[in-house]
Amino acid sequence: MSKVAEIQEMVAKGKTKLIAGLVQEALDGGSQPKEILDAMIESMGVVGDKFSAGEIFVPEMLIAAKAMSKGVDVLKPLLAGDASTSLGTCVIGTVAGDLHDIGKNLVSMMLESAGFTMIDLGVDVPANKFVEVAKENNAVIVAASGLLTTTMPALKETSLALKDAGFTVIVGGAPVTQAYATEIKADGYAPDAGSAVTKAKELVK
Ligand code: B1M
Repeated sequence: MSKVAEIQEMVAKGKTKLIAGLVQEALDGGSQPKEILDAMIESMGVVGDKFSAGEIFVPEMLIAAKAMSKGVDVLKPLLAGDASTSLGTCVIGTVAGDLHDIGKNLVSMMLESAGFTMIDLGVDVPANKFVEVAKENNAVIVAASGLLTTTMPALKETSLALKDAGFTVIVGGAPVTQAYATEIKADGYAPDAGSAVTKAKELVK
């Protein structure tokens, strides 16, 4: 089994103590950081499918997420670029009622490496908190993540509140689509962390 395949399996099994070492071994063996990251993201898909099928439960999902985060920590310096220009402040968070943060953290990391000064509000962030912090910090853009179909209304509330307050908003997360982003008046939508950077840069030009 290749090292990357082994990482994928160990993330799904939630082997948190092994992941950092395995990721380092894969890098030392010549695997690319992006290849390892994509494998871990795929692994979370498998975990989600097993959860949907009733084969695993919330604690297993949580431990797999922890394992992935350990792997991302090793990749972080390699995935993050070295931005030489400042593009302004971006406030980011996962919307109210939603505790998923791996995707949001990846988006935050990529935006930071592109030159944004990031203020990360974490998870379960109410709409008024996004607005308050964006105002306090003169944010050029606000990024809101939502992973649950049940928190899509919170994403809408957040986007509308930020638009009312005059901010530029970008949204994303697995259940979000361009059509939904348009419906909730967000300025931009991105399906993944890489395209979030392209879209955010385009919006603050
Ligand atoms: Co949850 N969960 N979860 N979960 N969880 C999902 C999302 C689910 C699809 C699993 C499933 O059933 N197949 C499902 C949602 C179903 C739905 O809404 N239709 C689900 C559920 C149901 C739940 C609970 C309700 C379970 C329960 O309690 N019964 C519960 C809700 C808790 C809450 O939030 N209130 C719950 C809890 C959890 C854990 C806490 C255990 C854990 C999260 C831990 C953590 O994040 N620290 C967890 C996990 C790990 C998952 C899965 C397995 C993995 C999520 C993940 O990290 N993916 C997930 C299944 C899946 O995703 N296939 C699932 C990897 C990550 C890199 O991808 O976050 O999609 P993602 O980010 C992507 C893009 O979406 C995009 O970029 C990233 C990639 O580059 N993106 C943006 C994200 N944000 C963006 C913002 C942008 C732009 C792009 O601009 C601002």
